[in-house]
Amino acid sequence: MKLYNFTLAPNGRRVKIFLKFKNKEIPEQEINVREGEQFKEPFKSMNPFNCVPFLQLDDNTIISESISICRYLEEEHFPEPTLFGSTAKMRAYIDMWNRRLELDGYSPLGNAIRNKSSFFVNRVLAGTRNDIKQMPEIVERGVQMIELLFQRIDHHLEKNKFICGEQFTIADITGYSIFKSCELLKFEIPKTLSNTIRWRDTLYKQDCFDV
Ligand SMILES: N[C@@H](CCC(=O)N[C@@H](CS)C(=O)NCC(=O)O)C(=O)O
Repeated sequence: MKLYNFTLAPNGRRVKIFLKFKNKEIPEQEINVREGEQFKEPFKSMNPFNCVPFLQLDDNTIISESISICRYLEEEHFPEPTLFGSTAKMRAYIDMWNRRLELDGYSPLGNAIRNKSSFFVNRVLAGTRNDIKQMPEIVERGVQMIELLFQRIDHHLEKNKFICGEQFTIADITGYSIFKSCELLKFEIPKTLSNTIRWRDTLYKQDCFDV
């Protein structure tokens, strides 16, 4: 198998963090998505969504989506230590938190960044080059959504070291990506949300994020 990735891609980093946590390496090939290499062959036929990361299996199956790649790698190759949970209850609980964080935090923030920064003019949607306009309302909505998410999770974090409890999970990798997106947007977590700030500081100390 081979991982197609780009060093500076935040979603690619999620797979790299996963591998670092597992202390594993797999064959990789860099695709420079800033230069548009993903729109050229053979890559555009391999992944019609024109994004990284994606994983090519030995039977040529392509798995894109960073979390799906990590799930496959854990189940098929690197089961321990688990990041997705080892019981039905924990798998569902971790999946729930990861989806909440992605849908209510990471995705809206990603959209906000792509609608704000001049760097993303003509590439507002990942994997496209076109004249879809940047919309300030999407930036505003992203900030509203992250404020609401942080308010909702702060109380939960009072009694939980990580988002799913004592165990570091794939949902914490998504959480870390949320905090890095906040930095890019220059969004400051309100000081009243001390448990959320403590979670961020705990995550920032984990070795696996040094990739
Ligand atoms: N939901 C996908 C998102 C993939 C994605 O947005 N990848 C970005 C890099 S972080 C990309 O390849 N962008 C290419 C482009 O904007 O043209 C995942 O989690 O892997």
